[in-house]
Amino acid sequence: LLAGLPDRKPDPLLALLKKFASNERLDKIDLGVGVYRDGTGRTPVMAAVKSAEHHLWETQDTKSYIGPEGDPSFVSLLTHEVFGEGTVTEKLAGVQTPGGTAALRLSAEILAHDKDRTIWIGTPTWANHNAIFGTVGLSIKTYRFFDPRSQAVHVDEMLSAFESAQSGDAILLHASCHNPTGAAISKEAWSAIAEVVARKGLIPLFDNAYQGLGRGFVQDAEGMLIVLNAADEAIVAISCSKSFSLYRERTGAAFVLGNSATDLNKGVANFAYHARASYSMPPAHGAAIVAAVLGDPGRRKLWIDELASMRSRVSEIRTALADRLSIYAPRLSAVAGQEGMFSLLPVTPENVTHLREVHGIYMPDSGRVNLAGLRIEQVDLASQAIGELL
Ligand code: PLP
Ligand code: TYF
Repeated sequence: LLAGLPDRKPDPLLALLKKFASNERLDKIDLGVGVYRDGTGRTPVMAAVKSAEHHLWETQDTKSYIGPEGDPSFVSLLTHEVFGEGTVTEKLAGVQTPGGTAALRLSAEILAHDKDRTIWIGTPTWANHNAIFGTVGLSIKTYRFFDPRSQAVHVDEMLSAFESAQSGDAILLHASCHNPTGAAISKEAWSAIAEVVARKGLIPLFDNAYQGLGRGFVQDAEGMLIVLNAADEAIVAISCSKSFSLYRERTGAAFVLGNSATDLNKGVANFAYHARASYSMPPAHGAAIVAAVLGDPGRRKLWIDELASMRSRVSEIRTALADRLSIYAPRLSAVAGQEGMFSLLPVTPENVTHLREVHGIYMPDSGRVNLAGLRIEQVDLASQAIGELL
């Protein structure tokens, strides 16, 4: 059995965590895994989350099973928070999942029910996308979305890929704060995507893992809503890992958008079927926290304010880094116009090794940097170390 298994490499981002931890250098800088850090380098539990946990400790009176669909009050509160009160919300139904990853996996499973379906994925993307969609047997086609050398977003190549797709094909879109590039697209580009989605009968699958860390919680859903308003059917995978800083609690949700209550029930029943066949039911704690935050006006306000300060810290680092890096490579002024925690720098794997060994700066070979890994006083030093290689 074991000897015949394929060799599997760890996810380079998760492998980097171990490498970083084993370096004893005091001035080391971790720009690797996509976790928010505050100005002191910590990833604190949000005060709104602590308050919700306190409330749960006081009031929770059972740990009995909930079911494969998870907590309906969590799903309902999250629906209204993420999608607002427009017509899209009325066309959605969802289930709670163990993180955004399981939401993507359930989505992949229902897409893969049609063996002829292809999913179109822009490059580069989050490495786990290829693993998730490949594992369920979907055909994957790629198109170039972003070029780190020029820092240009290729909306034209994306649109022409969608033009060549078949009706019923799925297209994977990052709702905001693109991982790994931070590349943002204009309202006009979202409208052009919406137009081709509607005309060709494509199924958008939104990966929404960073809402609130870009321009604002509401603003970060605007592009997605333009497309969902035009789509006949769609899927949305939501992660609460970053927006509520709940990473290890494995909190997320998967939604289907459809045209009738019968269709939506079928979508949810198929999500639940695939949940039962793998993890059975999602863990309760993270979703109970989110429900206790969103369902209480005081905690919700606290969460909105905390998320705003996380966003403004990332954006301050972004502006400072773009400013300094553009001295070495003027095209990197584009970093300022990107959003979320990531940017993809035009460095080689050799550059990445040099940065790690000489300067104690850690990033994956791809050159993706997590801006939240920098304290403001480290921006000059990091920019100089990186800039000299550009
Ligand atoms: N999608 C993207 C683009 C991500 O970066 C992540 C990050 O972890 C996820 C999905 C999955 O998040 P989760 O930890 O909630 O499974
Ligand atoms: O891209 C990131 O860094 C985050 C965290 O297998 C992550 O999405 C990275 C790899 C992985 C799971 C989560």
